[in-house]
Amino acid sequence: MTKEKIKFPKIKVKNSGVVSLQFYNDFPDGNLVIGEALKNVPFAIKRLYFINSLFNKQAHRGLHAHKKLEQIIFCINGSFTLKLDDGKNKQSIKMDNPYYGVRLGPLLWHTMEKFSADCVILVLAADYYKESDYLRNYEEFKKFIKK
Ligand code: T46
Repeated sequence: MTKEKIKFPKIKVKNSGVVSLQFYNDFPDGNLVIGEALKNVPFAIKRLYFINSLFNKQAHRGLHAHKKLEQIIFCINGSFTLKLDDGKNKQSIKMDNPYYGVRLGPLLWHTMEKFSADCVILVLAADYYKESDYLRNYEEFKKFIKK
C-alpha cells in the first residue's frame, strides 16, 4: 500500500471535517478505496446517492443546509468546488481527491459548483431522504441557526 502524502485543506467551518478513506493505489490494475460504517465513516449509512453527467459548466447544486442530517461528500472522479458556510465562517474547497471526503453536518449551508465534465460526486448519508430536513432559503437558515 502506498500512503501518499496528499494534502487536504484544513476545515475552518463548524459541523464539518475531513474523512480520510483507506486506499490501495499501487496496484497495476487500478486503485481500491475503502470506507467502513462506524469506522472511517463516522455513522451508520442509511442512504447513498451519486451525481454525475455534470456537463453544464454553470450548474450550481446544493444551496441548502440540513437541520439534522449527517453526510459525507466525496469527489470520486474529476473535480468541483464545495462552498461551506456555517452562518459565521465561510470556506471554499476544491474537491479533486477521491481519498478524502468532507463532513456535511447539520446547519451547514453548502453549494457545489465549477464541476469538471467528468466529475462524479458520491454522498453517504446517515438517514433517509426527508424534504422537511432541508433549509432551502438562506434567510430561513440564518434565522434557524439563531434559535
Ligand atoms: C445534499 C447535497 C450534497 C430525493 O427524492 N431523494 C434523495 O435522496 C435526494 C438526495 C434528492 N431527492 C430529490 C429532491 C429534489 O426534488 O431530488 C431532487 C434534487 O435534489 P436536490 O436539489 O436537493 O439536489 P442537490 O444536488 O442540490 O443536493 C443533494 C442532496 O439533496 C442534499 O441532501 O446535501 O446533494
